[in-house]
Amino acid sequence: MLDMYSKCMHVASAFKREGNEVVIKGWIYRKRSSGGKQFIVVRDRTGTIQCVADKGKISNEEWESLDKAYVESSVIVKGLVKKDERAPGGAELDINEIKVVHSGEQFPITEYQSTEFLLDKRHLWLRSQKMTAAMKVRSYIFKYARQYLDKQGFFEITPPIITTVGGETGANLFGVDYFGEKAFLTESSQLYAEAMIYSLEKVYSFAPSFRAEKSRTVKHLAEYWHLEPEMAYFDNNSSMKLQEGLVSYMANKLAEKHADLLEPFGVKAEDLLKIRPPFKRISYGEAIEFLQSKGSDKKWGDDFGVEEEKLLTENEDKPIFVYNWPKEIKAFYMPENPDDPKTVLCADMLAPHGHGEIIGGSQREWRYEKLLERMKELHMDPERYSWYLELRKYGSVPHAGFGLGIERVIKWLLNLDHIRDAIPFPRMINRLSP
Ligand code: NSS
Repeated sequence: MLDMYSKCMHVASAFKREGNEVVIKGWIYRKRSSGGKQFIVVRDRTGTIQCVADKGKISNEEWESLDKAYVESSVIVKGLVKKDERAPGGAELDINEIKVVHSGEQFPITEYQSTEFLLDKRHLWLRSQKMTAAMKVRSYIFKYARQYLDKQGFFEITPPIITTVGGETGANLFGVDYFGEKAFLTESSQLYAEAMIYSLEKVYSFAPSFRAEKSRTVKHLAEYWHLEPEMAYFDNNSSMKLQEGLVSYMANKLAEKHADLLEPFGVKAEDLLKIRPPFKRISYGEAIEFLQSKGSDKKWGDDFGVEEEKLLTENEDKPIFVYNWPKEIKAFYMPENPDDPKTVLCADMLAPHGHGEIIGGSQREWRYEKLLERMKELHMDPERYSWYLELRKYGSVPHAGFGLGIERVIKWLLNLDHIRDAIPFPRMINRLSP
């Protein structure tokens, strides 16, 4: 009797055990029968293997339960690994024993289904080969981001998710009723990360950020995972160096260790290996001149949209930095550029081939009076930010930090058409379920 809880082998390892009997646990990926034989392709998280059941070799009971099973029924299979040049992977499993763990019902997803249907059935669609590969890449990106920052001497911190203050424009905050008091879901953990550099010096938070984005674009989520490093005694330049190191590390590790996961997306490992520092740096002023030379009607002071990001990066193979943006279109905490007070000391990293902004970062205003002045200019209520302002009263230091949108990075690295496929359960303006 096949035991559901005893050890078994993964499909990828079974291929290496030719001539041996193995047990695998998985789900039926494909199914057909012909002339006293049933052929099932079984998948687990490592791959798929064809398994052959011979009517004469297994019990009637086993034969019938397999016959009644559906695509996606769960099974435990014991069998002999046999070399077979015609089988995908070069081997197949000759079934000696089989247990259908759960036959279930007909799987609702078949070939050629609409995007909306697949989003409604997201909880099931996650089993598809492409989503499986994307979710593995996501897990590895999380791991390599942490690995890189760990090597650079960072501490990971855990910020609050329910807050009273926004860090950015504040216009896109989701409200929360906090025991009768008005609170918000965080749009950035930056302000809290800034509080922690005074003890830990180099910190990062890796948490969800929430933005009530009204825009229906291919790169906006209402809930996304935000990696936010913050460093004492860093300026905009040293921060950009860290950013290009981090992004290159993630791209290179994926290429070196997981080229197989890039294949379903048509991405070549060799292209990701070319992502190496330094990245091109152009000032906002130079970017405007370049855009105008390409026929754009954007003028100094305008923010960039999809079109501009595309023009700036369509011929690039690596991300680029656009630095020192106009003060009016950037956040209150960014310090004036002493060489050109119309601008602030900041940089956005844009991914190549029009994938858009993946990082927003800056130096932080670390002088109490200057920060207060800027908040008043912007009609912000200093009372609400009193704790944040107070950080500038006791041993304040120059510092810098940035925020990287993990799903934006995955969208770029896997060349996805839409950001929703970089996260298992996307939250967008028109989608809250599953
Ligand atoms: O608004 S940002 O540009 N900057 C901040 O929130 C800073 N407070 C971060 C910091 O310095 N600690 O957002 C940073 C990044 C941006 O470059 C995108 O990659 C990503 O966060 N982002 C998003 N990803 C997905 N969906 C949405 N809606 C989104 N908004 C920003």
